[in-house]
Amino acid sequence: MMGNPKIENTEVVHGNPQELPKKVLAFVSEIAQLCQPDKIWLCDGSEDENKDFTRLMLEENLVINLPKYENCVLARTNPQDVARMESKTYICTEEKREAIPEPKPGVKGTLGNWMSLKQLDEEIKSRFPGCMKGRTLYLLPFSMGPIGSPISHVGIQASDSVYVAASMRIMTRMGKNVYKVLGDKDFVKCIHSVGVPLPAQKPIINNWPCDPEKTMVAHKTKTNEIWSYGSGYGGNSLLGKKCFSLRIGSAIARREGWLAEHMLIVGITNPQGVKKYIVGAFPSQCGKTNLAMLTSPIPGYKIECVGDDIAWMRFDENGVLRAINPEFGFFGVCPGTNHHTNPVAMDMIFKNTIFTNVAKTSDGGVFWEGLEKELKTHVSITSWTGEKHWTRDSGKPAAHPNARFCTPLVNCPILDPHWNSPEGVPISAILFGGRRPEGIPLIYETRSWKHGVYAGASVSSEATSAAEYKGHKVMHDPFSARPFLSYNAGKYIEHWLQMEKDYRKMPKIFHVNWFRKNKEGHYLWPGFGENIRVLDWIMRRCDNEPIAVESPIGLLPKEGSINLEGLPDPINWEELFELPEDFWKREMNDIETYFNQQIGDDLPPAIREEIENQKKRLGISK
Ligand code: OXD
Ligand code: MN
Repeated sequence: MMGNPKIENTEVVHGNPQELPKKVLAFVSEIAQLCQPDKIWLCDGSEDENKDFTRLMLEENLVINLPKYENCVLARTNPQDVARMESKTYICTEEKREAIPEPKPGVKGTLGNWMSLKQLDEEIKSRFPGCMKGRTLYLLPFSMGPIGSPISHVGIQASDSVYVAASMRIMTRMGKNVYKVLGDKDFVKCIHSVGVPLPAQKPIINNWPCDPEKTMVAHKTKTNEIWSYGSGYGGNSLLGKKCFSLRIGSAIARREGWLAEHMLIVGITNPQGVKKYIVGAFPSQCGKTNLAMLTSPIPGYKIECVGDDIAWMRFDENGVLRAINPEFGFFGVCPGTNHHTNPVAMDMIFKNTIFTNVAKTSDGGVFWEGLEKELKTHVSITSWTGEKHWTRDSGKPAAHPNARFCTPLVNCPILDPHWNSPEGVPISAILFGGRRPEGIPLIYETRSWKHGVYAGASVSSEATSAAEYKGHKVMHDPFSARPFLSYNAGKYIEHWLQMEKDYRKMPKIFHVNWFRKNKEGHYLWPGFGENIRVLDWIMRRCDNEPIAVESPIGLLPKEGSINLEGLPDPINWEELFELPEDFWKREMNDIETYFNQQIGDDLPPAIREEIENQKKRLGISK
């Protein structure tokens, strides 16, 4: 009797090894030999396979069904595995300086963690041999970006988590058609293990295998490899996202002369029928997803979403910057998402979605902070940690602050018609911004590409629960990419500066801050849908309408040039745009100190010039 085929003596329970390109077969053979899984599942991306994933997740008690919705499940993780582990994320290169700048003596570097290639080999040897024992190795072929687009890249992930396989199917173009475009070419090698071979040595909490003590997310940027161990959570384990599209992606982009950025992509059509695409870089949890699918309260505007997290951008032969969203799904933060903040998301996430770490309602639905007004009165809530009959008095949140929905892009009712175009969409403006309670105006336009790069490099924002931070400390986050940098931050800034060429139509660069507060601690701007008013101003500035006035930090809107008609509450224009002298003294000093301490000699001189010029304009002398 013919049995299943084998790879390295391991039974292949799904798919045909003969269909694999040679290099892929060599890769899976090598990983199977190292990790010793019980079985190998060659993923094909089909609908039937997806049903199998759901069945297996349910059988392993990794998820529960949410009968209130269409094909949705809920995973609750080990409470120690809830966020990206920045402190355990490494860039591995021969020389340390390739990966991170040398901080000033006595200063702790915050622009990434380096590990030598030799050390990585040791770390791999102490983790991966036999790490998939008793488990199935899922081999996931995927394309970041439309399959076959000149901007796209292929990765192959080996993972021992079916939750990861199911999530990667949502987040990437995963399936065996990838092999057709791959042929003999190289691919990004992604190796992921939850780090709990069976039988497990310790109890598995919440049926969520992970090994927080030994978690490591390592990137070999020269050879395009990712080695992730010990975590099953999103950014640590769905390797197409942060690890590939941002860290490996930006290393490739540097070599090839393009940009891989932590940015949303959105198309806006104004009431006159003019459409422009804008990209925006914001740190995690600053409302990127909300902005990417904003609902305008002012009639006549049409918003269309291309992506909410990552943009790959290249200048084309006509000098136009074009962007694709390399992803295929949304991995959005649930708490705070509701019909007021993001009605579009509320329209798309209740079908074919994997929720993680949200609370569950007794009628088979989900709940998180921000949905209070939408909750049916007769239901009871079980919190993400399993606390039954949860109420607000419990003192702990119902959902983890970094709880997520993982939803296919195609669910989005306002998906842009060009979301899948291989050539990408033309970009008119680039936005930077952060969560800044003090001093930073609602919007300013930078004076030039160079000044814009300086503004991007000096972004700061309050800390996020998307990583392992506590509290609301304002942190520097250059280009909102600090957790995703894969080479020396000084060189990253240099790469941005080098994008500017005479024959290129450089997009204008703006800085926005939806989060400024007054002295009483109240937000000065309503945000969410009302941000269309700011986007409208940006679009008009892209056409050089004379609606801006010079200020020391860039161009501010002329008073009254942002449409404020019909806002629910009056706006204090002066407070929104004022540039307090003492704040800006502190800010400039802080930025300069940060660059000196963290980037030192690797800071491009052009950025020093921008600092000096801005200080002069502000009247700050040494
Ligand atoms: C994300 C993040 O998950 O930035 O998008 O943390
Ligand atoms: Mn992000």
